[in-house]
Amino acid sequence: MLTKDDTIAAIATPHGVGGIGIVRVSGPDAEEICRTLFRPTADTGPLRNRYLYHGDIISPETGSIIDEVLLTLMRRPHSYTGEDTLEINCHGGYLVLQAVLNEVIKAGARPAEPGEFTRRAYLNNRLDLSQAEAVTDLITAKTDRGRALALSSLKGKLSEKLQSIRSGLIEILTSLESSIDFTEEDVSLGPHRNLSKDVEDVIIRINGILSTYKEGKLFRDGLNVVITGKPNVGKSSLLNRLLGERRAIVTSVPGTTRDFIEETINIRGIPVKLTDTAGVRKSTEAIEKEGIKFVWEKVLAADMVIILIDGNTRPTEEDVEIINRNRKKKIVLAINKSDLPHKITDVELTDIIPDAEPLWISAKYGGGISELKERIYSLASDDGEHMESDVVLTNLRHKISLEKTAESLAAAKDNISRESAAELAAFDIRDALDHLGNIAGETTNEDILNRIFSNFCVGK
Ligand SMILES: Nc1nc2c(ncn2[C@@H]2O[C@H](COP(=O)(O)OP(=O)(O)OP(=O)(O)O)[C@@H](O)[C@H]2O)c(=O)[nH]1
Ligand SMILES: [Mg+2]
Repeated sequence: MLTKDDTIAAIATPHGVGGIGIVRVSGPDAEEICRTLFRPTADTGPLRNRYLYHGDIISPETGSIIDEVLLTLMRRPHSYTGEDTLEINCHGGYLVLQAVLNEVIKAGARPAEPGEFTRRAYLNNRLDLSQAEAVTDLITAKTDRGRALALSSLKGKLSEKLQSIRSGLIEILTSLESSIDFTEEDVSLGPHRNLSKDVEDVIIRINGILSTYKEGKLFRDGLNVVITGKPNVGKSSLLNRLLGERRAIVTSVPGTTRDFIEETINIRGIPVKLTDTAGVRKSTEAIEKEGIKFVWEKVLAADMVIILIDGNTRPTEEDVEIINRNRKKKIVLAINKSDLPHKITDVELTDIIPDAEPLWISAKYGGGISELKERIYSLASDDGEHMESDVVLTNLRHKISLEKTAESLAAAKDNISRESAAELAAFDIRDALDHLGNIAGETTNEDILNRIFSNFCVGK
């Protein structure tokens, strides 16, 4: 385990060229490092807390100027990490930043591990663990809605809810424990009945939060949608249309697309990864056969499949095969080339695939495309259930901990109803509190912490 007695440093901005780049330093030596390396333009005496200073970073060995910077010292505990922190705004070139970082390290800091600043913030109770996790979610958010959800977790919305559940459980535990002391005097019956109801209420609240997970996962991780169909139905045209640019080659030659092509679009805040695939047909040609093999792999891994059918030709065996291979999937049945004469009817389609409502579109001219997006959205969100809740569970780790909390509470409820088992019930509630505490990091073990923070970038 890394100690908190040392001082860490890292470049906090992305590699590459930028207007400014930031070197961040945190730990007990931050101020000393600042005194060693920083020469302010105007000598204003001792550095003031949270003031922005202009000056130079100087190499103490050679006396030469490394960069002209703006610098802020934030004394503990009022900093991100809760420790003395130095932020040096340098010119945003990689070599400049590296040179400044080198001096900082020579002056006594060591390079930070990934996520170490946030880990310190967590260890110093500046953030709980779920908030720390929200920091990465915020940084890696793929859509605006994902960003808003991460920010709400970072601001402690989820933590608040969990904290109130926790207080409720502690109250229940206290009553339960006092009732254990009183059992002999036979006053336990009344309180037990209420407690069972209290536990039930907490389970309901937890289930309410759990039910938002699907939505949260959707906005955070997105949706994986594969476009499939026989050759020449307009799959690549559809990809281009949804993307709003010419990404895939479109020709009138069947078998144009060989490899798969993946691009992400945003549908009402959901990051949707679209995969255009090779047209499915019986082929003896090696490259095409490989491409078609990919189709089935992609379809297998998809959350949703768009089956595209050419409305200007009669359905073929290939259409039927594609439909058969997707019976277990969430599908959108889209009939393309609606701008041309229709050679297939909805009734015929319903015969082949009874549980999907055909949607006529024109990839080439844009007809029906907004309806298609709506269809994808509502299918993904199961018709918008919970889609606007204030607290949304986005993290699998949190979901599992909450499920375990609910399981322990169900066991507690059971034991409460069997009056003699109050002690067991108390035990279950302590278990539930442990699982709940995992989310905020109150009861989380070192391995899990290591795993969580290793996913962060260096400098965060
Ligand atoms: N009229 C009309 N033509 C379309 C439409 N969509 C695609 N096409 C035409 O159909 C032909 C095939 O389009 P692609 O997008 O290449 O079809 P694909 O399904 O990707 O074909 P493969 O890659 O060969 O499997 C092209 O000539 C397109 O211009 C449409 O909505 N209306
Ligand atoms: Mg194609």
